[in-house]
Amino acid sequence: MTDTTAAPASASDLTTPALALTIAGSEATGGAGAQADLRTFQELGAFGMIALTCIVSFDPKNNWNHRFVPVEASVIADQLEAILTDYAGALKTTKLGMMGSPATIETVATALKTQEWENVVLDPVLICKGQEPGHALDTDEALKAQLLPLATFTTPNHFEAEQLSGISISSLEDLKEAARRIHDASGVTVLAKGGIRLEGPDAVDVFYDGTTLEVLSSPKVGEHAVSGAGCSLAAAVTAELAKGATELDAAHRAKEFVTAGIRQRVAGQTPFDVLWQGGLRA
Ligand code: PXL
Repeated sequence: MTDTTAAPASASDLTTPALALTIAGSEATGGAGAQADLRTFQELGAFGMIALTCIVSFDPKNNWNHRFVPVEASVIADQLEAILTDYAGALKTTKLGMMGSPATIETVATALKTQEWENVVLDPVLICKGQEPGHALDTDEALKAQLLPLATFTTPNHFEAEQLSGISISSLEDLKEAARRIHDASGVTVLAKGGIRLEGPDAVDVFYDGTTLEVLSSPKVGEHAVSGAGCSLAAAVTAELAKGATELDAAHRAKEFVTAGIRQRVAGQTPFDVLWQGGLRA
């Protein structure tokens, strides 16, 4: 029989790890999405929780395209109710990953507004293969209208930074301008990722919080995008913020984490490799 009489440990008895929630989709092969987020949280010493928004299964019979199934809105709301009630007063940091539909965005925004947050890190996953473009356009609008105003930090990739800023980006100067525009329109701290999309030997990202504009640079590791890099970068920022780092320090540590993870990437049968979150262990 299970002993149900043992009193739960009170918070004062324990050294509690930093708490971090990801509201994200499952990507079954484990390269991206909630799996990458949870591994990143664990690797960086944060206790992670997941509220699942959708399930993505790549289709090996069809070019590894995305098969996408949303989680029902009421089930997303239930997960968030359980998590936010369990850790009421203690959970102050969350990451928002793939939402996939305006209905999901609505549900997530409503739940987020039920409490105060110190850090809401929005990875604006806009268009994923396997979604109809029209559908994705609605999602873009809902994301800008409903989630960006709740965010404190955002990590757009090249394409997402173009969508959010309204400018096309082909140089570091453009990336800086995009980061400024996104910040000025939303008040959110921006880490805009050039990744492998900008020419040159280095992968450059631009951090801008309204005061400090800093270029984070590391040598490119190959010329191919690695799956899970965006999710892991935002998750690493989230874990570091949950542990109390400043936004700029969190950005620097996240960049190191991702660069090391790309060096130690994992290859399977998909046409892209995936980042390994254990890269800094070596
Ligand atoms: O990398 C973006 C991303 C995020 N979340 C989920 C995904 C993907 C890309 O495949 O499947 C669930």
